[in-house]
Amino acid sequence: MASSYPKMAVLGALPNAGGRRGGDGKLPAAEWYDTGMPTPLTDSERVAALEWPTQRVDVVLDTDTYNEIDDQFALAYAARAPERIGLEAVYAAPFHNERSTGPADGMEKSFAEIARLLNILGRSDVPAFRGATAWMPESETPVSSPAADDLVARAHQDRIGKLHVVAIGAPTNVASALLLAPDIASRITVTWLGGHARGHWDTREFNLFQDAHASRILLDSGVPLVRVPCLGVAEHLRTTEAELARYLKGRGPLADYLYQTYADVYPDHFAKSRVLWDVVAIAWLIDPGLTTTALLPSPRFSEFFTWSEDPRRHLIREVLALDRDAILADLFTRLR
Ligand SMILES: [Ca+2]
Repeated sequence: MASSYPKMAVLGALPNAGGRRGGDGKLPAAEWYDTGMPTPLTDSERVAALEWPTQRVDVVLDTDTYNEIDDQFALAYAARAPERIGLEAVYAAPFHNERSTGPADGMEKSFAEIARLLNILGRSDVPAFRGATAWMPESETPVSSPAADDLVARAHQDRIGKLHVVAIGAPTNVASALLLAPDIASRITVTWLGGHARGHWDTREFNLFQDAHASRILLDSGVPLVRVPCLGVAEHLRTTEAELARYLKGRGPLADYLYQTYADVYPDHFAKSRVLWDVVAIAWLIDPGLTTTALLPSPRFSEFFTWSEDPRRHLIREVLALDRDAILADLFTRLR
């Protein structure tokens, strides 16, 4: 039969192709998770953890701060929302694009950028930790780092409510912490900006594809997860140099730093805009009216970086839409 259908060999490599076989050739269990990690929560506990938190939340921010210009806005936004966000620590995430020579260099540059921003923000009370210097080598091998160790230790501390982990880069540090101490999945909630919207033709997105093993951990482990898709959702949070010049420039050291970071991206901003992607992950925690969300089965992604949906999977919360004007009004007000 296979010889009659030569394409079956390719289809057979897709997760759950034919309903039975996983992408790694293993037969998946009937359960939704296939990472070998224990089920951390019941379905009802997970759904409860995914409600919008009405109380101020304890937050750690995992950020590839230097890879672009949006993480800086997100970090500043979190630090300037103290009535909603108790910022406990910031973790430097690895990245590799034209602004770094590899994941280790990207992490180190992010660590330096975090220090610059915390200094401008006057937040010497917030510790910063170096993260992973390499991607996860395979699906169940964590990458140790000061950031992953701090996350494990911090998640084990007694506190009222969950520790909220906001990840706005490749999730190597967070996934590694979950592998090092799987029990923390019942003590944290993760908000992750990664992948594209369901229905988009692929999900080959920077945060997701850089460390696909780590991204799969977030989607498969059952940790309470709020996912902010990039194309199709976060991409609507666009601004321009002209807008920032009018509403941020000259409004204090922080506003000036962020304006200049943005302005330096292009020699000429004529008819150009950019997306403040990562800001959406913070906006979700600040005010439930800034985004529209829904509970949906956690998706899988194939080796070709396409979404695959299975209604039997555990639920995650996903951002479906955002109020661009309301988010930028709140952001600009807090940054100046
Ligand atoms: Ca980022």
